Amino acid sequence: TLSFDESVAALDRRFAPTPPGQSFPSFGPEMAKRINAAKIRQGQQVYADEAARLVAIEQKTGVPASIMVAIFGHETNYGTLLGKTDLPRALATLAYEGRRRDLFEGELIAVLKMVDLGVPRAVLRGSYAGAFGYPQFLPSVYLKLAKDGDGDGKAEIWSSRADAFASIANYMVAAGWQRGEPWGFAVSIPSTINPAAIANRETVTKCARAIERHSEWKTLREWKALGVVPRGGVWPGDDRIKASLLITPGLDAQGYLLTRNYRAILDYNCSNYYAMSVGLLADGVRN
Ligand SMILES: [Ca+2]
Repeated sequence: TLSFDESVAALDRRFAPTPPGQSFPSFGPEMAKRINAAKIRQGQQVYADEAARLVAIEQKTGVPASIMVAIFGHETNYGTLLGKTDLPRALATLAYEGRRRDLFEGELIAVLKMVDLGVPRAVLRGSYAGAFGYPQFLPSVYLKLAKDGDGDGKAEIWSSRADAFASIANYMVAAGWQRGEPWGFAVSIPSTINPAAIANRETVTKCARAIERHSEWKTLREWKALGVVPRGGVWPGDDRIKASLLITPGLDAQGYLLTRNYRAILDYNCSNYYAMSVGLLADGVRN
């Protein structure tokens, strides 16, 4: 049976979006909250434990193992924080009362389809807003993109790391991940660059509040000609790769050049803090 969950409704009200036009605070405190040495070490351990499976998925999809591990790390602290809210009840509550009733009506129907497909109700537990399992998918995303990674024919993203990694990679491919391109890299920016002259003029319909902070797209060759220099001194191989510039106050680099793969991470979760922390954790896990 389903009944109204007042705690879910209260959380939904508390996380109402902030009004537009607020200034962009420093990245420093947010990154310090999200990444530390222990989190990187744990990620390296997960990478080592699951290396064979991760490499196989990477070869098939082009999504780096380190990116899969970093998303697993950020979403559920490597599978240790899954959320305990009963999903059908939470989604029924949000479909009945809330800021985004249309969205949650669809998610309620999707979670009922999962039950219909034989997913036991006992595993349908997650965040108050309906995200569940190691990758914190919404039920509609699960139905569309979840994959079996360990060969038993079932996509059990709440108990199988292999299934979670295969599903995360499948999500990234669907979001436009480009094999062989980095997510982004740290750069120094010459004082001759005028931010207003390289402002982003594209019409963004999705994830606008994060993307409006990025510059326009230019090829790496064009950035090079403008005097931008990678912090490590080395440009990634192909100088036709397109990237946009994000200025990152509070980080040790002045800015980052971000590729289409960064946009795929933003598709997973529309926040520059989120996407930067996935990229930086992935770099830490790989090194
Ligand atoms: Ca499986």
